[in-house]
Amino acid sequence: MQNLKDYLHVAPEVQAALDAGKPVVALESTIISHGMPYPKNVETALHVEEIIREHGATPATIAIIRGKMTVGCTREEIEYLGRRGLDVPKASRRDLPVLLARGEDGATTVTTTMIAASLAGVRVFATGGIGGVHRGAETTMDISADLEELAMTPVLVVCAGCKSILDIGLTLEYLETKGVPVLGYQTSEMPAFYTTHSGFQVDYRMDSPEDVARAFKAKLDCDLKGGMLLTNPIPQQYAMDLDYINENIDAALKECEALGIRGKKITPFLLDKIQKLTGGKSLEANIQLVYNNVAVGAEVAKALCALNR
Ligand code: PSU
Ligand code: MN
Repeated sequence: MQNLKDYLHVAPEVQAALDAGKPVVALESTIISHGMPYPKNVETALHVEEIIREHGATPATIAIIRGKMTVGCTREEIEYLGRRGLDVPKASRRDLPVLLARGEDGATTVTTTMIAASLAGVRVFATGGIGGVHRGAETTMDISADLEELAMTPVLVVCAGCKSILDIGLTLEYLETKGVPVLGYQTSEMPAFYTTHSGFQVDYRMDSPEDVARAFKAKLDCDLKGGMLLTNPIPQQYAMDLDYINENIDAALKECEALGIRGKKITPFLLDKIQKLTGGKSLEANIQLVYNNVAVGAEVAKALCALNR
C-alpha cells in the first residue's frame, strides 16, 4: 500500500509505542462530535486518554483531519472535534473515500476507527457502545456498518454492549452469522449499556485480560479475519434503573419515528434525545462506562503485548 501515507497519519508517540511493541488503545471520535454535548465531550475524551496512560498504555484518538485518517489526535484536534460537534461529518466506511479525497474532516464511528486502527497496526479499541441491528430492521434494513466491520477487520473492540435502542437479540444473531465472538468481561450476561442486564447471554465469559488476549491472539494467529467484541458491564454504582431507561428509550424511538428521521442521523438523534429526557443522568452513566471500558482496554492491550514478546 504505497500511497497509504497520503491518507494515514500516525502520531509520532503512537508510532514509537507500536515500533517498541508497547500497548496502544484506539479511541473513536463520533462519540466526541456526535455522542455527547460540548464541553463534556472534550473533558471526557481528554480524561479517557489520561486513564489509558495511568494504566501504562498509549492512547490513540482517531479522526479524519483534513483528509487524513489520523491515529493519535492532538489535544487541539480533540477540542476542535468537540467544539464543532455535529458540523463534523459522521464518517462510516462508505463516507471514507470521498472525505479523504476532498481533504475534509470526519468523526470516525466504530467502523472507521477500526479501519484506521488496523491500517496503523493498533489491535485494541475501546469505546462506549457499538451500532447494531435496529428495532424494526426487518422492514427498515437499518443495520449498522459496525457489524460488517467486526466481521472483516482484525481489531478487538471493548464496549458496554449495545443500547436497547437496538434489537439486542438480532444484533447477537447477526454477529454469530458473521463469525464474531462476543465475550463478556467477568460476566456471562450481555450488558445493555446503561444496565448490566439484557436477558441475553454472551458467547464466552472471560475472567481476566490475559484470557481475552489469548483468545484474540488465537484469532489473529489463525488469520480468522474480523474482530472480537468484549462487552464490559457498566459499574454497578453507575447503572441505571432498567424500567426508567427503557421508558425513555421508547419515548425517544417514538419521536424519531414521528419526525421521520432517517439514515445516519438516527443514532445521534436517539443518543441526544435520551440524554435530554433523562436530564443528563444517562450522560453521566455513559461517561462512567467509557472510563471503565478504556481501563479494561488498556489492560487487554498490555496482556496482548506480553504474549507477543
Ligand atoms: N452508540 C452509542 N454511542 C455512540 C455510537 C453508538 O451508544 O457514540 C456511535 C458510534 O460511533 C457507532 C455509531 O459506531 O454511533 C453507529 O452509528 P450507526 O448506528 O448510524 O451505524
Ligand atoms: Mn443506520
